[in-house]
Amino acid sequence: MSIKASELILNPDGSVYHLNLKPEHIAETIILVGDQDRVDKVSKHFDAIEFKTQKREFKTHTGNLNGKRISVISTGIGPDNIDIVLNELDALVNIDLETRLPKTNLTSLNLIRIGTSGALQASIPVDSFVLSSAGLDINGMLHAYQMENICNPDYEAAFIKHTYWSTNKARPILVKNSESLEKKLIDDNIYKGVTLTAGGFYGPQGRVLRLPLQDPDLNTKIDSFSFDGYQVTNLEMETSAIYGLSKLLGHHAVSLNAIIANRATGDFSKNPSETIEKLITYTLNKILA
Ligand code: R1P
Repeated sequence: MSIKASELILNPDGSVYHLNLKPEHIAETIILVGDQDRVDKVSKHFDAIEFKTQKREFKTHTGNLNGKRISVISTGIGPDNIDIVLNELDALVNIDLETRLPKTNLTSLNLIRIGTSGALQASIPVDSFVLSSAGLDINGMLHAYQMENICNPDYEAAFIKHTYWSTNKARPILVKNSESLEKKLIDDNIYKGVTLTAGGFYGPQGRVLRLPLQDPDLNTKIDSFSFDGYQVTNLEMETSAIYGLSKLLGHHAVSLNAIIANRATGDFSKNPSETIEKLITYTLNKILA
């Protein structure tokens, strides 16, 4: 049965609804960034840019670097946007947009996030990089899908017990990265850990401005939690959603974050742009290696 127009929405030119892209516009290696201004910071390294578009916060540049075709796409902020980006990217490669039928031969994209994040432990300083071995989802978006085969119930149960996780909140889900992409992107001088993905920047990540928190001790409890060698190292808003949907849809994903804040020491990077630029260069060199 073909997918209805209300479910897979296409623009008048045939491009997918939010990303404004047609299948020929994207490479199989895609860098995902949060900030749309970061797209230019990546694509300025390309030898040539063949395609550019933007709709809302979703900006895409596709080009070549040393003979490799790469796309860079901004996702904006948060797991809700990742639901849009991952489903529409998958539709571009794995659904025939003319017949509106899923393809028989599926394509696996390589999805690499270059993000920014706050570290939990004082031992992970600002301006360092963290590669996420897994994403710990606490925002709940993934619960809309059948997650049974890709979650890690033992880890999740231990986390729930350790933190006295409120039953009023979404059940945490741990999703691992693509081992093959991790091997390609890892290096001795970057940190590895579990990245907690929240559905907000303030309360959901334990920041207090004027509103009291449901659990003011949550970050301290998360900081002291470790299970099966997996320690939660940093907080941001996209990684677990990228990992979860990639695993469900059959894509490879890895997330790299520049640590621009340290929640234990209260430090913030003195030059976040320079740190992000270094992570971009690091990532492009690893992709090409
Ligand atoms: C919050 O300021 C945003 O920054 C982080 C968070 O995950 C959130 O998206 O990542 P990006 O810099 O990649 O957007």
